[in-house]
Amino acid sequence: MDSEIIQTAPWGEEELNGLRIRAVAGMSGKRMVHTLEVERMAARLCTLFCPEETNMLRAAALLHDITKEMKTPEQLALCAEYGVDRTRGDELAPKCFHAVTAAALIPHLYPAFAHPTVINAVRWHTTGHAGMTLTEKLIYLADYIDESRTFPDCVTLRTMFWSRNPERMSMPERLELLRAVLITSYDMTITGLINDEVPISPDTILARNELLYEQAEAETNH
Ligand code: DGI
Ligand code: FE
Ligand code: FE
Repeated sequence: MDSEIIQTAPWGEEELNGLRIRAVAGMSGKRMVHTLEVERMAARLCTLFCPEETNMLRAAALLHDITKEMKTPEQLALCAEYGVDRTRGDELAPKCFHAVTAAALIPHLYPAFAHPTVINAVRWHTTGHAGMTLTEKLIYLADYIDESRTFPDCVTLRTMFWSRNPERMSMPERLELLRAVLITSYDMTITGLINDEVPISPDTILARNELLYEQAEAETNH
């Protein structure tokens, strides 16, 4: 990493090494590999978009799925213990619930990493929301396209992003590619959720709408 770049995170390599060991300790092999690959992909994406946020997003990557392997009752118990607001939708869409509980746990279990950039990236990594920040978008994307993912939609999206050679693009071109890739990710996810006949989080829909509005505005300004 470029030593000239001042990291926004108050933690460095040593703290990240400690966090990595702790965060993946109770995970299955598959979840551990995924978590480590999201950290790597998040760092690669930061190099392109915001090198100064690299250590911030490596921490977010390590923490994003810490509650993914808990069953719903266990997650509900965590909500009760830590006073987390939850909605009817959380239980109806259990695959989104882990993002809520992981974000809520960070200040309690990992206070040294309880920075808003980390917490928000973790909170929104599954659904996104309207008006996502760049760092939220990068963790959302890193989670989707990490190199260990073999699901066809993930391979499609990974290829869509890297085959365009974003490292050779200007920043406005990169941001345009990021937006296009995120819209495609939502199209694929929403299609999958409809096929599976499961509820779609309003945040998922609002995130996609916002990206489409931005795309339309960008096209009008061209
Ligand atoms: O935790 P990961 O598997 O690494 O990835 P993730 O947090 O993005 O979760 C992916 C799962 O979440 C996938 O099965 C689709 C599901 N999901 C994403 N958005 C929604 C959703 N499920 C429902 N019911 N509603 C959504 O809006
Ligand atoms: Fe997740
Ligand atoms: Fe994940």
